[in-house]
Amino acid sequence: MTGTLITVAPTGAEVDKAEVPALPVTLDELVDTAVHCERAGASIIHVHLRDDAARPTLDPVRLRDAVAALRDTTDLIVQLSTGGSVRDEEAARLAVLDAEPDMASCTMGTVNFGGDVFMNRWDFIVELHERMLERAVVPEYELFDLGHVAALERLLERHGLPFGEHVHVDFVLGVPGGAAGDASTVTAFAEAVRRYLPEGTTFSATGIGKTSLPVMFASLAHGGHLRVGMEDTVSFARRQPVTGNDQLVARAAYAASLAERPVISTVEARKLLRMRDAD
Ligand code: KMH
Ligand code: ZN
Repeated sequence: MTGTLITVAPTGAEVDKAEVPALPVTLDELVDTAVHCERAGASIIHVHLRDDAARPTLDPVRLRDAVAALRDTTDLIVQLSTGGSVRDEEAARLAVLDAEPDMASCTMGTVNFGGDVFMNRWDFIVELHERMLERAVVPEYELFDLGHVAALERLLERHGLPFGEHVHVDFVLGVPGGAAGDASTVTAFAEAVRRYLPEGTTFSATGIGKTSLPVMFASLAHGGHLRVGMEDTVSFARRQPVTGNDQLVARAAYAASLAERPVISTVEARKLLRMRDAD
């Protein structure tokens, strides 16, 4: 069994900077958190950007600047979010790929998202999948519900494998409206991956809020990888706010080492995911 790949999702689109001052929202804060998270054991950074008022943005110039700055300062695999916020238009979400990231997210279906709806139409998913293949961008398929595994099986059957021909998915559990964030749900997802997706498919898992720890331990038990970060969790423990993303990455790296699956390097992660610059 391989070591553990850790993705950090430092910012997201939903957490309010006014309520969580440690949330990185400026480019300097993003770079600073990226450097510390790489040192703590992360190999992928899942990026959402904010504007000058700390609101979510898909501004193309900011996206390009962020990709360049992260490449200048770290060896992390830069994964841009094409999910954005629930209010982002499809055209702007597709245009994220113009910033030429190493990876991008691709959510495999529409899901209720608290009181909102995170919309992912089938035709939009197909377009995203095909554009990523054309541009040699490696997708991370985001699965918020068990039906998203079947949707991914259908996508791959009808439209082929992604760039690099390796499939990597991420279970995003505990979203109000999606699948629950607990160990038995991770088991159900891991079994569905083995049953319906190509042999060798790798998965990571993240749990929103207090589901973070059960999901982390269950993913490790199933040979899965981990995603952590303030996009998903802003409490380190009961009544203990997260001090920074690196705190969450360090805990995940420690858990991985206890599971005898220590973190892999960014070089190993590029090979695992068959990235274009893996050799
Ligand atoms: N912010 C959520 C609506 C992704 O990054 O691809 C979508 C999300 C998924 O975070
Ligand atoms: Zn995201």
